[in-house]
Amino acid sequence: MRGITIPLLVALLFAVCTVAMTASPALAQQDEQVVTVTAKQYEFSPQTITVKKGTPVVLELTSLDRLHGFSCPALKLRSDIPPGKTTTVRFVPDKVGTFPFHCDNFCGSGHEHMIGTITVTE
Ligand SMILES: [Cu+2]
Repeated sequence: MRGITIPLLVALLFAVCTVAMTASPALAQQDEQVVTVTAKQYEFSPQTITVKKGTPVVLELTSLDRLHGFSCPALKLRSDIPPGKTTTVRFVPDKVGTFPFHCDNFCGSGHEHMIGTITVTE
């Protein structure tokens, strides 16, 4: 009797641990909202980013041509966007509202039109 129950118990414990270990990273990823943003002379795409207060956000920024910048002062976000690589910006929105962002690396004559907004909803 004993010889059967103990290995069974060990196997069960192992199964529970395996499920717990594999489940947690998956849950962490589900929690994040990944937003892909491309920059080129002279626009961001998308120009409106909608996120949820309290939900972690991952911005994956790429430039299609030259060096741009991503700056959202109200949310204290800022990053260079060099071409040819993906730049990641992570944040957790802690206030509701509409916050403007813009390119802050001079990229040519239409640079001042490189703007957009981050809308944080409840
Ligand atoms: Cu620019």
